[in-house]
Amino acid sequence: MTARGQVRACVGALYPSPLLLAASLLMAALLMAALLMAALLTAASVEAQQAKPPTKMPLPAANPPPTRIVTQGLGKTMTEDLIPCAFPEPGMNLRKNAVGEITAKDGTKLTVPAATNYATAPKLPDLYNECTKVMPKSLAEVDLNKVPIIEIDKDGEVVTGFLVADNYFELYINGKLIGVDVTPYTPFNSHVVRFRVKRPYTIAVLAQDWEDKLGLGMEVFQANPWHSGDGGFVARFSDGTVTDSTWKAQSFYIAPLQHPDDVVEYGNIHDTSHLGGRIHPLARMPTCREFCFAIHYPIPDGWMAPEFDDSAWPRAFEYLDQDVGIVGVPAYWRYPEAFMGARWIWTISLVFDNTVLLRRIVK
Ligand SMILES: [Ca+2]
Ligand SMILES: [Ca+2]
Repeated sequence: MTARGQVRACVGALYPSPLLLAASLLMAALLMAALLMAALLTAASVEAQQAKPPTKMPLPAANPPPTRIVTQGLGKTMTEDLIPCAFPEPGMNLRKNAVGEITAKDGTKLTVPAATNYATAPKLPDLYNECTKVMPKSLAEVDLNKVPIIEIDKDGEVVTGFLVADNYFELYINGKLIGVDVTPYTPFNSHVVRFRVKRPYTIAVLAQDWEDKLGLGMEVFQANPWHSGDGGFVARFSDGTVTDSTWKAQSFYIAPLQHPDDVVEYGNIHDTSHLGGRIHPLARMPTCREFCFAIHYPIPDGWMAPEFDDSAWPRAFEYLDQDVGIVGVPAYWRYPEAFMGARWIWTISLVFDNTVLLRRIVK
């Protein structure tokens, strides 16, 4: 190669031909496009990975589907006081046991807080009752032999039970109403019961969180006349049966609600847990007062019968004494051995669920 040829070759390397330049630009553009595509794909896959998980596990639809009865506002008082306290004392936690009636949006007439058998049913024997002055200092002072035995089965065994409700309960054994709580509301009281029964047998309980604001599930509490009260039920039986999450529990009256949609039917659970929790300090209280809503569900016929199919009902939820706010209340607190091993039970919400049906088959 001549010297001039060497120079041309060098220049050729430094300044590529127009054809070579176009090819390089095309390659660069293709590379940029590929990088952009890769970036977009990566972003999409990250987004797919970060997609919000479902907030609820899928559950089968309730069967039968729930039938809501919606009410709004206060009911009309029909009975001022089912049982005035015989011995009222200053400082007692005394409330009137009022009953009312409310007409739902669909025209259904409902008794609030619940249609009960209080007027006609036998009242259970007192364990502790300030209004009858039955207030033994300890369980040792209680003569259980004086508690009458209710006969379900002639050849059965005698079972003794201790029961407390916040606030009212009706007790069925094998579908038979054997007695009701003598104090529908307050002061807090407790009962003892004895019955003769053969296994298997079925315990069914209507449990009611009573109320001052009839139809709204609210009460006067300290300075707040629109306080959302709460419920709870605890029982222990001498055959070893105790209230716990093996019981079934379904809610039939839910209030106070800012809006009926606050109750989400989640399978067979009437769910209000998105309102901030199951117990008072966590639950988000509505501000609707006399404009609040309530939801009722029709109580199925024969719900207390042994043959009633409760398989679709949710299991009971367990609560602590502190959750129920019963710490130090003598009707319960004074007799720890009577309730040993039993748990307070209710549905998913102590606050919003007011009428609760409970069932347990003792095998
Ligand atoms: Ca009571
Ligand atoms: Ca209550």
